[in-house]
Amino acid sequence: LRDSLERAKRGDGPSIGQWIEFPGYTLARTVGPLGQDWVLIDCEHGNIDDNDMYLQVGAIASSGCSPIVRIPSSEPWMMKRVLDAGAHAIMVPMCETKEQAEAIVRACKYPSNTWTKGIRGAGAMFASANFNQNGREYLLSANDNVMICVQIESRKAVENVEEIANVDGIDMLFIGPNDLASSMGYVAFDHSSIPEVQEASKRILKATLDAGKYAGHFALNAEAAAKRYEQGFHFVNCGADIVALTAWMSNEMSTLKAL
Ligand code: 3PY
Repeated sequence: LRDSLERAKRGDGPSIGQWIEFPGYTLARTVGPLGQDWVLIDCEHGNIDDNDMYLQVGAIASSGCSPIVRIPSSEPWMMKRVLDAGAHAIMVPMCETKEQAEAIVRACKYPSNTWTKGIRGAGAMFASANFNQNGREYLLSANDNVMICVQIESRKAVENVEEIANVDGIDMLFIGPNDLASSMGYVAFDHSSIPEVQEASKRILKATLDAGKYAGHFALNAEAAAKRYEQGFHFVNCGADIVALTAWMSNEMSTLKAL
């Protein structure tokens, strides 16, 4: 994951992902090997429970790309389970203040000399399973390797974005454009044509880059993802399971009906 983000920083192509909201090991096994850098398992809006999250993290990691999990809300116990499952990164929605960002970092870091305020509990079963020395290697490296991404997706978050971006331990800021538009009083899905949302997006991107962090933006197809990459975002999804399935099936059906 980090390599793909560094590639994006160098201008050699975006860190590309897929977004999944359906449950199931089979789905993860199907999407995992398609060639993207990461797959985001959406436990905020998707129909994915804790057990499925565990199955999907393992399936995606073993297919050679990075499993990232978006949790429903900023709860330390949820972060703990996702990290213990072996996610390479965690995405936390609706981060609005520096204090919230600091609390997220504390929950995701094991206590250590560097992260003296870390409170992550040391019981990971699966996260450490593929590491040497009975998981000792994982315990020693997770604080540096597991990435923390917060979503900036409200008017309040935009007001505080410079402070949030500078919180030590936050690796990436990811714009949720639908919620951002919604928090500003617009219809969520109209976000790309609303100047106020696009202005906020520019401010978030600048704050993120100024702080030396990775910038991500939600997208649903290659064209939207490429546009965000050209604007300077490093991390973009180019598809989502629900969109792919419904678009393909309804298109084929309409074609057949029209014959
Ligand atoms: C948003 O667009 O608000 C998101 O969080 C992406 O699903």
